[in-house]
Amino acid sequence: MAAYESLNYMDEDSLFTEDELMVRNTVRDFVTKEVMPTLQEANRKEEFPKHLIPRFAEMGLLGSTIQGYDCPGLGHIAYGLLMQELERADSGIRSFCSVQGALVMYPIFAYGSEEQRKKYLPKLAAGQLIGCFGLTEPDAGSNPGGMLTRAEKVPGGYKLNGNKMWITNGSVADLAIVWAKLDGKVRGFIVEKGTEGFSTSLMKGKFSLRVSVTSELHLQNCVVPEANILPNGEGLKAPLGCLTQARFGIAWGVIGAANACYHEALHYAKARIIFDGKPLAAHQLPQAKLAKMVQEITKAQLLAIQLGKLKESGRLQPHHVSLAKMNNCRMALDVARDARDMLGGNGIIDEYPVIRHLMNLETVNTYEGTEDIHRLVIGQEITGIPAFR
Ligand code: TGC
Ligand code: FAD
Repeated sequence: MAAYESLNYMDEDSLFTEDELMVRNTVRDFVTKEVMPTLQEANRKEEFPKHLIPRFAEMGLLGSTIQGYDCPGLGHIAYGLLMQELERADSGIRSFCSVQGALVMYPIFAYGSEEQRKKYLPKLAAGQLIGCFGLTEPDAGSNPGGMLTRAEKVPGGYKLNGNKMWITNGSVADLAIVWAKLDGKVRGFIVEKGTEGFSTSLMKGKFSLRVSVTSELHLQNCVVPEANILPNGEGLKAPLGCLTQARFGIAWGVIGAANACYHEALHYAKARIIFDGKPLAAHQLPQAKLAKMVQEITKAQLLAIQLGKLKESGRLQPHHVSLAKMNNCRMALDVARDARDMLGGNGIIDEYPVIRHLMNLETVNTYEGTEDIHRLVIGQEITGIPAFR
């Protein structure tokens, strides 16, 4: 099949700087040569290809936008482009990097003390430490404000009790950012692996995001030292601020998954001969599906670019991110479904990446705020009336 190129239907590439395109092309090359060949096997075995972690660090994919602390300090559009390349491979690969950067390094950077930043950020950027983000609970997913996990002040530190569920990288993490209520207010705590009273269990049997590790976290009278509370973030807006960072990356990333599915469908349709000896691509219905994919991917690309411009100019608001996350995830899911259909029987076998992307995108449309939660965020923004409760 022809070498991969992302859609450039409206000359979107002309909206990027040379440096941004260089980041994209370097990560694209890395993904093609080193990530893609591992995926079929990793997906079958439900295993994360952990030998890639040092390479992610060398490529500047962990905490890419953080300035200082041995982090790459990239711009937000360059970051979006690299998320897109990672998700062209697999949403689980993008998840690994976006959890580490947006949900572990960002809260330490934004809400942590200088000592915490110096202690953790360089090692997290180097892939020497892996982190996870524990917000969701069995009975508090879309409504994290309903969390039951509690922190209690004890001499020398804080005692944590509660359970977190669906936590990406949980069982492989060296540290967890755990959100718990202290005196009724949500606070973030750094819980290191090996702390007494802290344990994890692997969630097996996922049909989606199989190359990503998903776990439960258990905190039973787990005492963390005083130095492990994030001192500068209080209230639900602290974890929600991290979600805004991660959702930004997802809004870009899923365009990569959609591009991969479109690319596969286009080349398959040109090669596959049907009924009359002509290729599938010579018929009107398949052309309509391909045209729709181009239409929707192009709109999503332009939306992501504007999102990046808003972020780079400091004007980005959470409701902007909600619109882009919601639109682009749904777009990618629809493109993947049409691509799967166009591949016929071959659309359900893992020799082709389309079914893996389709299954993954079901998760991506759900985590980091479900499609309907983002619809309600937009509803609240335009009417001024919250309709969650
Ligand atoms: P609400 O009263 O609206 O807000 C509480 C405070 O937070 C502020 N805020 C935000 N701040 C920053 N970013 C955002 N996105 C924010 N959304 C709200 C808000 O202004 C307020 O501030 P203040 O100063 O008044 O205190 O809170 P609510 O309880 O009504 O909830 C609103 C809702 C439903 C939108 C929110 O809870 C929500 O976003 N729910 C979805 C939960 C979610 O997305 N969970 C994701 C868990 S992590 C994950 O899935 C990782 S996947 C792995 C990967 O990324 O690869
Ligand atoms: P629910 O909140 O129970 O939602 C079920 C349905 O109800 C959805 O359709 C939803 O849209 C709808 N709904 C909910 N509330 C309303 C409402 N008010 N009005 C109308 N409809 C509503 N979490 C973390 O903290 N860290 C992680 O690293 C992490 N990684 C994840 C990895 C995977 C593979 C998955 C699947 C999830 C992960 N999550 C993580 C959790 C994820 O964020 C939650 O699954 C998600 O927020 C939805 O919560 P829930 O599963 O409890 O669904």
